Amino acid sequence: METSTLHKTSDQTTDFMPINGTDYIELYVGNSKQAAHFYKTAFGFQSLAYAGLETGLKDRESYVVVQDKIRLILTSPLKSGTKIGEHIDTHGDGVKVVALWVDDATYAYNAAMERGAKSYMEPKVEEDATGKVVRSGIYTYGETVHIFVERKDYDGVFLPGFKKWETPDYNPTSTGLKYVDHMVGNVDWNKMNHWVGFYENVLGFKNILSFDDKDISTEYTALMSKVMSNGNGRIKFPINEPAEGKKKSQVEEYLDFYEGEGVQHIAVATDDIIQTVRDLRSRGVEFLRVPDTYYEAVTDRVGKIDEDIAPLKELGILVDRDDEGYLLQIFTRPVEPRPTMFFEIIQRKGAQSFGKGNFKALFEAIEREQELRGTLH
Ligand code: TYF
Ligand code: FE
Repeated sequence: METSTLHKTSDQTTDFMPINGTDYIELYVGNSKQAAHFYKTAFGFQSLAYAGLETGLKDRESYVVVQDKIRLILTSPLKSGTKIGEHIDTHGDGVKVVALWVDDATYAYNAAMERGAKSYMEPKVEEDATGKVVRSGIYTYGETVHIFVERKDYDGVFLPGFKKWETPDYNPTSTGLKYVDHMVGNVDWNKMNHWVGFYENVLGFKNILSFDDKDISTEYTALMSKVMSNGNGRIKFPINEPAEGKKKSQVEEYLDFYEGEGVQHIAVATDDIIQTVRDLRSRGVEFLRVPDTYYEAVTDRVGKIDEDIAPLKELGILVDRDDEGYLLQIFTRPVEPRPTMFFEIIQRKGAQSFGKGNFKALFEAIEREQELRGTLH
């Protein structure tokens, strides 16, 4: 059975949860100052905002970095015994908050709560001289949360409580990353459909694409995946669940090392993947590689594309086609000590799918990494 058909969701009339886009992503990390430096130096983010001792906080410090529409908050505790510290102790560095930009954060919270969400933060108004922001939050898988951000009456640098973070002596250039294309969650065995139901019922998302373990399996490992999209398609959340294979799948490895469900990868879009990947590599970002033989078959599989194959092969960039166009994508190695979260760089040229034609080569590349780590058994 063909399971991976793309179903368009454009029915705005039934969208009870309008979302404008991803507002920010907050990571809880061991050393926010050094993490911010890493995202600037290696990924080409710029300094944006700071909150910590200098703004009156006593228990934590946050640095905000920005690249086009992508904003990351890097947060660390300033003392022992905090919720943030506990999160880091359990999960290592990882994503705590996927913030969603809405017009009315009180309405969004109430609509989600009525439909069965678990509360993380009741609607809260924060103000400074430039205006006000309303935020509210609900839990999703694991300890991960969604915060609704209403900023239509705000004109400040990031959020009230933050001050501009100025680093006149060090502002590395952008690597061409533009916006968050999708963010993937890894969930427990037999829990994919539970979380699909959560996004459908609580947030009004639709399941636009499904991959079963036959679509996504190699000789050794398997997983299942369903892609959830909000009404206007600006938010896409694939959800992965491990599946039985001869050996431990990457999703299981993630669940073991993250010690629970969480964000597996953040896919960021570029308009020029060859330039972006060249730049990222020169700054020390490490990518997974498929065998060179991948490129012998690529033209037969995807047909004619605008790019030369030589630089794609040199950089290890993958290509896939669907009935709307094609896409180019590549995956980093995990960006923290535990083999948990990583980034995907993606350039879409019409295709709105996720690279099904690359799954086998990609998952075999991940297995080779698992083999090196001694976690493929
Ligand atoms: O987001 C996606 O679906 C693609 C493919 O563990 C993918 O990027 C799926 C699962 C996975 C790694 C990549
Ligand atoms: Fe992806």
